[in-house]
Amino acid sequence: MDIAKRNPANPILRPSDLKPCIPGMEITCLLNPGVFRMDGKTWLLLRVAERPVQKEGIISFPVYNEKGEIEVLSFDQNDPQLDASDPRVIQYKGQYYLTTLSYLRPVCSEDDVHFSEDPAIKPIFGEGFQESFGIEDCRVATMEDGYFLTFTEVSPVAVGVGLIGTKDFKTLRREGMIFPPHNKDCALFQEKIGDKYYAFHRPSSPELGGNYIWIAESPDRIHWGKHVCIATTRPGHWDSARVGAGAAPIRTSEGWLDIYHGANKENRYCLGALLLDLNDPTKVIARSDEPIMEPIAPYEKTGFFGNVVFTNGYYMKDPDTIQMFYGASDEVICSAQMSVREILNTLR
Ligand code: MAN
Repeated sequence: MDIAKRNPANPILRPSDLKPCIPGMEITCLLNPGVFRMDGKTWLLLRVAERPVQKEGIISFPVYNEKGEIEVLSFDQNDPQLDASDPRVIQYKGQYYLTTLSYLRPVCSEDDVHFSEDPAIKPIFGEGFQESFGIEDCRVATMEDGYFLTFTEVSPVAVGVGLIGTKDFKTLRREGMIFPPHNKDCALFQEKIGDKYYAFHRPSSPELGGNYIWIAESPDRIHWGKHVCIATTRPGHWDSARVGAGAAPIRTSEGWLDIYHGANKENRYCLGALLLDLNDPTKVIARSDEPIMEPIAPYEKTGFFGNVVFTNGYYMKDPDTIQMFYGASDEVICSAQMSVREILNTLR
């Protein structure tokens, strides 16, 4: 049952609402924002994906070269060595590339509907070889000692998870890759349990296993261990092909509640919930049988990559109301509210 209360103003942000940051490019997609509150405002850290305006018969996309400059690579669409069946990723001579370059762009709002940029808070771009295909899908954990950003780092050799710490989004501490390849969908818990930090992450083990949600603990948020798999894909279900955590879990009287995404073989992305033990979050108390949100609105069904609702950010508007932001069809940004009580009721 879909229990999300979509904002009637959806989509609240479209690619045409912003100007590209990279000279000569266009914004192709806005995706999957991280969310935080700062100075009384709601901030989204949008994943912005850019590429050159496409010319007939040619696929071209930007990457960072060794000097950290933007370089455009182009392939003939009819080259037999090219596999361009997925609009997001292409393969050429066995090497894969992304069709767009993503970076993280902050926008803020006082009413959660109208977002604008603040020139003092700059976009965050990939840096160095391990981010040369860009950075994506940031989760922002708001903690006592600052904001902690976990995001996907993409390069020709891997997809892994990077960490940035900041107090004001003006000075960034880049901590490097904290979960090695292949890994993404990392969300830090916003408080310690005992004296340890916790995080969800999503390694992929294609030969034996799959794309499952794991949890790990750390003394410092940089070194992670005691990894435990907490949610696998479920054959025949809406989450049969891949699952990944959303943002930081919400502390409720009944356990840690996390909204996660699951996709089936047809790449239809829905949201469900996981409930974990408050003292030992490696213990799963309950999990959604059916999605709590599905791509049903027109802007969720068609777009750059249709049939996708994907969330990695929210803030609590009141103790029961989750003000959630999400990417729809890998193209536009939307918002919806969900009630903690209602989600817990679906898990009984
Ligand atoms: C998948 C999709 C893309 C993303 C790549 C790399 O193919 O989620 O949107 O760019 O992985 O993370």
